[in-house]
Amino acid sequence: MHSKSDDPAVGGGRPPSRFKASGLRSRHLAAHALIAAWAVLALLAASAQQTLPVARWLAIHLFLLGAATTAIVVWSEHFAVAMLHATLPDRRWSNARLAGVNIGVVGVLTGVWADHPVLTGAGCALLVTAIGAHLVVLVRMGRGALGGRLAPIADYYRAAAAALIIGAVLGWLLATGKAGPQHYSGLKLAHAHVTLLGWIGLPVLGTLFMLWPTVLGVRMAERTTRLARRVLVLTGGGLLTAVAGLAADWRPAAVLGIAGYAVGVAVAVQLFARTVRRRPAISAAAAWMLAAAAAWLCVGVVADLVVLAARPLAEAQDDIGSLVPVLLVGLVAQVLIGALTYLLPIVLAGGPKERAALRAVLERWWKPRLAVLNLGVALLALPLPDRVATAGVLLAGAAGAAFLALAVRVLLRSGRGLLHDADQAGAARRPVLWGTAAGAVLIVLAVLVANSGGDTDGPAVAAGTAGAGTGTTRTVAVTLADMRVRPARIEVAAGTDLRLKVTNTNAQRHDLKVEDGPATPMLGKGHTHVLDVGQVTKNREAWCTLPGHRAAGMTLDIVVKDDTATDSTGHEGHTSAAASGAPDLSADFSSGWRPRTADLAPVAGGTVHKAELHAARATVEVAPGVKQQMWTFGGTAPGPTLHGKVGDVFEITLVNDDPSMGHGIDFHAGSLAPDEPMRTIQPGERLVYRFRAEKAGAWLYHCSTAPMLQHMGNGMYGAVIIDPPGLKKVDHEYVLVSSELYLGTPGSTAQVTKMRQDTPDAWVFNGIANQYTQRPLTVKAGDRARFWVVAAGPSDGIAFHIVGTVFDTVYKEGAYLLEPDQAGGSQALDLATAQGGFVETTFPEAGHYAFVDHDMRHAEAGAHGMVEVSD
Ligand SMILES: [Cu+2]
Repeated sequence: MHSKSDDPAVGGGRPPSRFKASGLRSRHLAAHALIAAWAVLALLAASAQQTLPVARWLAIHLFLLGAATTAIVVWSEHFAVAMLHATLPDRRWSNARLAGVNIGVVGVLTGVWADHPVLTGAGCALLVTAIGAHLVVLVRMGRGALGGRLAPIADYYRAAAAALIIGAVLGWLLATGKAGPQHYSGLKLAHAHVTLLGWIGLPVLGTLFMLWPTVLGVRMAERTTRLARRVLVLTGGGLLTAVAGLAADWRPAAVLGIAGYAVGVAVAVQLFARTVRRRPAISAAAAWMLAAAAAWLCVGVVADLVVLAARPLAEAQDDIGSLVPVLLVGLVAQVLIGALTYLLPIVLAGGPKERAALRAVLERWWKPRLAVLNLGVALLALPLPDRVATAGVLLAGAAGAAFLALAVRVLLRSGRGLLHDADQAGAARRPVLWGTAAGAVLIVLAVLVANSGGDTDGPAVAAGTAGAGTGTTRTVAVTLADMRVRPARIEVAAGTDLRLKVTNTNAQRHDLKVEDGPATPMLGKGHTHVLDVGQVTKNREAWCTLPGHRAAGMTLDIVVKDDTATDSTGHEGHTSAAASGAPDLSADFSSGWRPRTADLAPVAGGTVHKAELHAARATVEVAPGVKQQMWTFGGTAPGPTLHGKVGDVFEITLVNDDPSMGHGIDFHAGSLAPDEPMRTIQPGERLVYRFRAEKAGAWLYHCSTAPMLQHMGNGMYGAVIIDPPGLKKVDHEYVLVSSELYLGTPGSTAQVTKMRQDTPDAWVFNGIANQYTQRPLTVKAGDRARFWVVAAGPSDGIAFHIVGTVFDTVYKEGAYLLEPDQAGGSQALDLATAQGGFVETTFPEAGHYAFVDHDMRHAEAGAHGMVEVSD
């Protein structure tokens, strides 16, 4: 069943008749129509680059993940059969795998486009599954097959499939932001290398061992088999080392690995050079294009090696990113064009005459096309002004489009010929063709929709911003770096004309797009673009549109300060939880949220209490549905309550886990020279703070690092309770630390301004607004309860009152003001900032007893709780 002329290595020869007989011809026709459709879409996306920030990603992935992947899956299977002298795999399964790959790619592209991580994940999973199946088929084909001189080349296809699986998983991590900002650049480099040099580079290299002599029309060199094995060890092993090194941020491994890859390429190219003989090639056009492609692979790998060796990985990213279009067009597009120029006539033609005719069509004007394409790549590769690079893209695009037009003509002609045949393979072909058509239509629609929404340049004023303005114009400097937008929150008065002066200070490229509004172009390092947001009348969000960057945290909230305006227009259901100023206290806490316990734990045994406190950032739900980053002692604000008796020693180890700033600690309950124990320690450092609690009281502890207003205002405080001697046992003992709550990015100008002006977003007990209103403390009628209260501020004191009760015991700042045997009663415990004490009361009957800060501004803005009394 396998005739000698099937082996492409033999070259020339009669057209393999089985293409026609087995329906393979129609299958190849469908597959190539699919490749052409992907390539057309990639060209469309590339032409939209100036107007559409995500278009660059899309153009690259439409071409590599769509066109190149389809070509590699089809051809690697075909060549593996030929080179291993294996039997053909079941066509229906081959079609299913190809359909799986293409549907997976559509899922990935649409998922990233629409910012829909679940769809992206599903697309990646389908792609990995289909490629995994492809790998299994390639491996099983090798067993039981006769094998041949070229059998080692099938290993290139197997290695490539493994590379795509790794690349897809890395890509998924990046696109969904799961990699985290600190690993982003390393993983992105690893992703680009494993897909470009692995999934694309390895099969190209492997195929050239066979295709190059075939196209030239010469016999293959004797040592090809041996060299092919050696080159795979060098390139594949090198790539694996490099990718591991990049992912782990370890540059020496990356440099070593790429050096190995480069040596492998050099060995292969040297073999190809020696294969050239002085006689006309079978297809001079194909030969020249393959040679030029191999030359660009060499250029790309050497440039990559130089960049990796010379620069830290974080800075290398931009340089290597600019290599991608060079490899994309110079290597991948050119190899595709060269290989198809030779191969399409072989697989599509029904006889030698037709084959010659088809080849003549595909080779039309090949010399000017070759020159224009490579001139375009050269302009892209050289460090020339942006306008020249754009000209390069246009030249290369024109050459690519010219070939596509010729290929489509050949495909159509061949398709018509196929219809004339009494075509028994038609049924098998239909699903593939339908899938092709559906995929192409979907993507064209997506491109059109996205382009129509791309009103990105000029002083575009966003929709819905009409209305009387305040007439003020504000310009805010915004920087993009380290996967963050700084500041992350901008507050403006309603009606302000807002301009953002956006600067990228990163080596990595970023942009900034305002919701329903304008976007900057992609900004390289140090580039600035002024974005005219227009009149701001409602809360808006802005983000970097590069895939995965928004998910990794590159977002900016533009918040309208005027509360009445937001309330009256009913915009409180806006997407950004922390955006609308004062939190909605009647809203629900997120599911799974738990109140902080108010119970005071009994004094632990012994007279020395040891504890470790970690200064660390944590994101906490501070009001119903409002999450806020807090600076904490031990992950909660307030930090843990320490409890002891007079004379006890506390040995506290402070550990600074905050990666970006120093912190310290100050315990009011002890007396000592502040110099050493209260010093600021830097990230990663620790100090031991030992004090003896000589006096009873409810004491404050807090961060001792300047500016203390910010450190305390962001949550770095807690309570130390030292029982007075002879303190009686009661039924319930609670601790309530009162404080102000400031929303917004910790340390941002907007937040610090609110702190300075003492205009918090809420007042809270134990760090969370209204938590005990929604989850009341529960006691029984007749129970006696003690409420320890510490006013942590940073600026406001408290007038603590429990509705429906009278206090018979008041202990404030170390002394009893009132005891049960006295005639008088107390209604409020007043504490200035940093003071503490306790009150006691009994709950006479079942009911709901609210406890509040009787400063009603505070009570109504979150300093409110409930004691639910049952019989
Ligand atoms: Cu601090």
